[in-house]
Amino acid sequence: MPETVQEKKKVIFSAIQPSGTITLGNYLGALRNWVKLQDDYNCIFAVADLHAITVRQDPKSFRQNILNAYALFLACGIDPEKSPFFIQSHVHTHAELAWILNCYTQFGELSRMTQFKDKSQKHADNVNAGLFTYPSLMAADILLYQADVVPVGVDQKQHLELTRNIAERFNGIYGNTFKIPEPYISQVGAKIMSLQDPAKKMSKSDENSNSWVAILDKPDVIMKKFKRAVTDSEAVVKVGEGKDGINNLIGIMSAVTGKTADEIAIEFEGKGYGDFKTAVGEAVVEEVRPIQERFNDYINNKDYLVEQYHKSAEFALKLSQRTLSKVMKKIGYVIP
Ligand code: ATP
Ligand code: LTN
Repeated sequence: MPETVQEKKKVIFSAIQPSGTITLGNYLGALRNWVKLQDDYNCIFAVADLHAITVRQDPKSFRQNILNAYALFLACGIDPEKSPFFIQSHVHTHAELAWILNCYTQFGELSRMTQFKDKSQKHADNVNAGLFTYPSLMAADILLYQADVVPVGVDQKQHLELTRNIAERFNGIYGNTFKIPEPYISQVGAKIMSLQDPAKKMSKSDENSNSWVAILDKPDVIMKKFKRAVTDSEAVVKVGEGKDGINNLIGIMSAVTGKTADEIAIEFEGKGYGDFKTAVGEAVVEEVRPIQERFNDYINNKDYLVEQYHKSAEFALKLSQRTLSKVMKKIGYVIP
């Protein structure tokens, strides 16, 4: 390609649910990567509040969680001037396209989703239709913006595969309508494990609050959680088989400081797990300290938040309406 012709930047879309606290796993596995991608791609991000009501939410804390998530993302470095960042329920095209895509998604496909199986076990008293059709809404989120790339954690890969299948099916019937998106799974921090049961991923819905670290946890709480982290009896700080707890702590240390696992092993040679856990805790505290400070500024500046999410929603509506209109025309709807 001649040097004068600039390659058009690819489009990235991603979203995160505002259900409860944002954990270190969410930050290292998702958020931090989004921040890094902002310069190289045309990024569009959202707080997926429509998805969040697939499990019951208490209205007061739900509203606060949505705003907290928004402010926290800005604090982590999402810049809405560069990357539109909106609240999903503010952009009505998402629910509309989700309904349409539901009619191009098979019952059998949705039944195979492992997240649906897991969550219907966890919330056995509320296995609602929204929980089942969650992936069609996620497909709508992505396809509305003709996204090329979707950064997600490993756990969302199956939903992305389904999105691709739905898009291909629709394109097969009506001709080229949707871009087929690719997953982007960053290796660093791809899966942070629970501090209490390192065979399980760190998850904000884990009832044992010692198993996760929230980005907004106070320093003494973070230190306490790391000191209580489950390890093994070998007392050697080195990646190894059967050492899930230590492997996870080394992974966190490495993701936070940029040091390799080998460098960490050398640094802590001859030292006990107590020293190492303290060091990991301190490194995490230092990583989140500036984020917490910025979060406090943003959350106390409601006008700024409102201005940003309005502007981003306006932009997202305009862009997504183009895709929705195209879809409706192809299906044969009478355009108003
Ligand atoms: P829940 O407990 O409600 O399932 P969660 O903490 O697992 O929530 P999600 O809202 O499902 O988080 O995920 C938000 C994003 O964070 C996704 O891209 C997901 O892949 C990523 N993510 C979640 N947990 C981890 C983890 N432990 N390690 C790395 N990435 C994670
Ligand atoms: N299902 C995702 C959140 C999500 C999302 C999306 C991610 C909703 N819509 C579109 C990527 C693209 C989750 O629970 N992590």
